[in-house]
Amino acid sequence: MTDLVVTEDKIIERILTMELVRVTERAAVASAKLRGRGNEKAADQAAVDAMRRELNKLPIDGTIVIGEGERDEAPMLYIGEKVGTKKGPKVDIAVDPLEGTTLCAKDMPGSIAVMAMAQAGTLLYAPDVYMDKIAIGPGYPKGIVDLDAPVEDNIHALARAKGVKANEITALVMDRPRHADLIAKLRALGCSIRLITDGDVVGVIQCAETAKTGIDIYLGIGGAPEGVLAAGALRCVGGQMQGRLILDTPEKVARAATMGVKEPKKKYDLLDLASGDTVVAATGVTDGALLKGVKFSGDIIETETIVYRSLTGTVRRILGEHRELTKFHLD
Ligand code: VTB
Repeated sequence: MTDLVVTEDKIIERILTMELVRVTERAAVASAKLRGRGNEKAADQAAVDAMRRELNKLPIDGTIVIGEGERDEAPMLYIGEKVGTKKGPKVDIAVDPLEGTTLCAKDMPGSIAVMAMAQAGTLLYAPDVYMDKIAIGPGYPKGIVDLDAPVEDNIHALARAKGVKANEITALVMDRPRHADLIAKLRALGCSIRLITDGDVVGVIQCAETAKTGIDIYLGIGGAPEGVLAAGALRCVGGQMQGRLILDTPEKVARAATMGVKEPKKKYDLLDLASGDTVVAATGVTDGALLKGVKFSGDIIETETIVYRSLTGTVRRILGEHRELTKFHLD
C-alpha cells in the first residue's frame, strides 16, 4: 500500500520510531495538566517545554523545519533550531507541540501533541501560512481528485469510484467563514459535511480511515505546518493529498522564498510535502476521534499515542502508563 520510493540513504533508523513516542507523550501530559484552564498560551508553552526537553535527549542531529515560528517570535522550537544530542543522523523535525490549543484550553475534544521526523531535506519547509488542501484515503486511482478541479467534479469522481451517489459522500471541512462558498457547493450536491472547529491534522488523517470515521474527503484551507504533519501520516496509510501555500502578500512570498519556496503557486503532492521515510507520532491531550486524551488517575497517568512510519506502512498504537512517583516529568 505504501509508496516505496525511498532510497536507501533516506531511511531513518527505525529505532527512532519508538523514540518519538516519549516526546509526544510528555508534551501531551504537560499540556493536559492545563486542560480547561482557558489559557492557551500556558498550555502551549508547557507542551513546547516538554517537547524540547525530550527532543534534546534523542540521538539525532535534528533541525526544526516546522515549529513555533521564526526565531524572533518563538524563543523555543523555532524554525532552524537544532535539537538532539547531535550524535546521530541528520533529520528534519516538524512539531506542533499542542495542535488545537483552543480545544485544550476549553477542554474540548481533539487536541493532540504531534511531531514528524524524516531524513534531512525531505520535509517541506512550510512557513506558518495557510494551505489549501484536498485529501482522500487509500484505494482510489491516482489523481482522481485535484486541488484545481471544481469541487463538484471532485465529489462526482470520488462518488463514482466509490460506487455511491454524490449525496452519500461525507466531507470534512473546517468551520470557517472562508469556507462559505465551499460549504454551499457541498450542500448543493447533498453531501454530508462534518465541520470541525480546529485540528485539521487529525481531520486529514480521518479521511484515510473512512470505514472507521465515515469521512471520504478533506477539503479546504488550514495551516500549512499542519498540512505537512498530516502528509507524513498519509504517506504511511497510503492516501492522496495535494496542497498549495497561500502566499497572498509580497511579504509572505518573500518569507517563503527565504525558506526555499521558489514557486509560490506550486501545487504540492504528498511526496513534495514529505518525500522521505517519515515517522509521525501523536499523543492525545483531550479525548478525540483519533486518540484518547491523557487520563490522570491517582499516581498513574495514562496516554495513548499513534505512530506512523511511511517506509513500512506500520501504524502503532501505544498505551502508556506513567507514574509521577518516578519523576516522569523531570529530566
Ligand atoms: C488549522 C488547525 C489548527 O489552525 O490548521 C487552523 O489544524 C488554521 O488556522 O488546530 P485558522 O484557525 O486561522 O483557521 C488551528 O485551528 C489552530 O492552530
